[in-house]
This record gives sequence, C-alpha cells and structure tokens, in this order.
Amino acid sequence: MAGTPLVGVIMGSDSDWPVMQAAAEALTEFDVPHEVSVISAHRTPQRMLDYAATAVDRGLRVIIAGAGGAAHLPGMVASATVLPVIGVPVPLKYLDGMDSLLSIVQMPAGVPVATVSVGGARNAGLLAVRTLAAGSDDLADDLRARMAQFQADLERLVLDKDK
Ligand code: RP5
Repeated sequence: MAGTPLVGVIMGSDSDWPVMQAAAEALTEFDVPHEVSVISAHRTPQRMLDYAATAVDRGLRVIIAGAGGAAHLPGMVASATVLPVIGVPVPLKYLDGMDSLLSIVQMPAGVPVATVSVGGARNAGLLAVRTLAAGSDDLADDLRARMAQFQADLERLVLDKDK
C-alpha cells in the first residue's frame, strides 16, 4: 500500500498468515498504509528487537502482532517500543488457541498488549484504524468519519434482515 507504513503487521511464522491476513485486509479497506513482516520472538530475537527499536523512527504508529502457541512476540515487542501493540492469538492444531491467548493476554503490569479474540485479526486491524482515528490530524478526522460509516453499514446489515 502506498505511503509510509503507519501500521506494522507482524507474525511469528508465515504459517500465521492465513489468520493474520484479515488484519491487513481491514487496513486496506480503510486505505491505511501498512507493512507485513514475519518476525519470531524465538527464532529471530535480534530482528524482533531491531524492529521494535526502529518502529517509531520509521513512522509506525501501531503494531499488530500475531503468534501461536508459546506466543511471546506481542509482549516482547511491547516491552521494546512505546507504540501501542495489538496482540492476535493465532490458534494452532492443539489446545484451540488457549495457549496463544493466555500467552498474549496475561501481561505483567506496566507492559500492555491490547489482546483481541483467538483468531481475531480483523478486529485487530479495525482497532488499529480506531487508534489512528483518535489522533488530531487530517488522517484521524478522515478515519473517524469512515469508521462511523462502517458502523452504520454494519448496523444496516443486521436491520435489513428483519424483513
Ligand atoms: C509461533 O509458532 C508462530 O507464531 C506460529 O504460530 C507457531 C508455529 O510456527 P511454525 O512452526 O508453523 O513456523 O512462534
């Protein structure tokens, strides 16, 4: 997507992409410039720390981090950046994603991760849009208007079924 990325979508493995692509799709729907990277807390720890340390200077404003199993990526990234981090628990073959959920949501005080539901990558993308919409620049004004329209459309989808 054109423009300096404002949102970084990262995941522990390319095997997470079938879940995580919904986050990127939501950002694309709102024309939010974003980047997608595979970064593993366990397999590429230095890459993870470099990514977190340079994120602000590269222009990122929100990071969406998805991982499965022993899902340490969102929390570790949150510990190494001041940006808001949205965690996506990716469900794997065993334990129905409960391992991923608990690994991401049970953060120690002082290091927040905004955790969405298991597999909830679309909501992660929408939450990133809302985070940007909370600003006071032209982009925020535009995103607030578009989010209001999105919500009205969502409501209409339900009400139209009452015929
Ligand atoms: C986690 O291990 C990744 O986020 C992924 O969900 C899981 C399995 O990774 P692969 O073995 O499929 O590469 O770190």
